[in-house]
Amino acid sequence: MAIIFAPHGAILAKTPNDPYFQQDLYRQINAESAWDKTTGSHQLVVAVIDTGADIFHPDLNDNIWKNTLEIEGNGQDDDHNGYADDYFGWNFVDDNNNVITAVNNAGDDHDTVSHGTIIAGLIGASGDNGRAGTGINWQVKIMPLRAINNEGTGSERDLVKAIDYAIEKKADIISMSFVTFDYLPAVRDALRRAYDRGIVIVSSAGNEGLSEMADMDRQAVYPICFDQGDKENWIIGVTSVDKNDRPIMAVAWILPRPGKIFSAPSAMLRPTVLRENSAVLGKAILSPLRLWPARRLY
Ligand SMILES: [Ca+2]
Ligand SMILES: [Ca+2]
Ligand SMILES: [Ca+2]
Repeated sequence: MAIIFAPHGAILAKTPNDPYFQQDLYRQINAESAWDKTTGSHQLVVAVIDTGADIFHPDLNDNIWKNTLEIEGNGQDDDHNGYADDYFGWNFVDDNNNVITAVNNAGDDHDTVSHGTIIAGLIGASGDNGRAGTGINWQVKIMPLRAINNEGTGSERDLVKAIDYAIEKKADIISMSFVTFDYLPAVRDALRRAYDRGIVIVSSAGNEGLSEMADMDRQAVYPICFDQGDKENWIIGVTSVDKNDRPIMAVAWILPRPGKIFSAPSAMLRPTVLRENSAVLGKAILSPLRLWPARRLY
């Protein structure tokens, strides 16, 4: 056993032992110094509205939320919330309790289908367990709500149901890593209901570059802009920077707005839970990287 003395004034930051831990990336958002204070909690419930999640992935399984009011697999709606056997969340796309995203179906776009699992891993892949990657939270409860289908689209109806589910089940945070150009009033109202119940709302700024999203004041995208014009910034937006903290999307104009938009590095982001080091870039999957500070604000 080695005894390590820190140089005068240095801080020994907590570093996880997971093989895919990306130290440079996480250091950019000061994750390690945050982890010196906390590495998350199984009391914190994050509803992830996305394509679903591989809840039995070995690096995710410990951090998946369970509906303890529901008896699993008896075909009954034990907690009388309208969803039978919703033990791990709900699949609003297919209207069943299977939230596991199938990544190998013929014709499915792999990146789209695995999106929810990647998001879940960034939020809460088990940290310091010597396997796969490291989530921002080493311990957390992820509530997978499938409202985005395998083509990457979702209906207003399903999104509203998913948000109301998160409210009913007392999620602390709702994470949405998707964008639409359509103003969906029912989704806006549902998110406002969630916010008024104390839920932190986090949304990404999307993947698009200059041509499509040069100025959100002129071309609003949602959910991130649902609070546009409101006195409160009640939706926390997240955009993307490179390793030198320079915006890699054409959204530099929004960065000077304190409290409105956070940024997180994504250019070299690798999915934390995938075994291969596939070079999936993570522009839309960066909102989880700011969940911990979001909780701090809350
Ligand atoms: Ca139920
Ligand atoms: Ca049941
Ligand atoms: Ca791990």
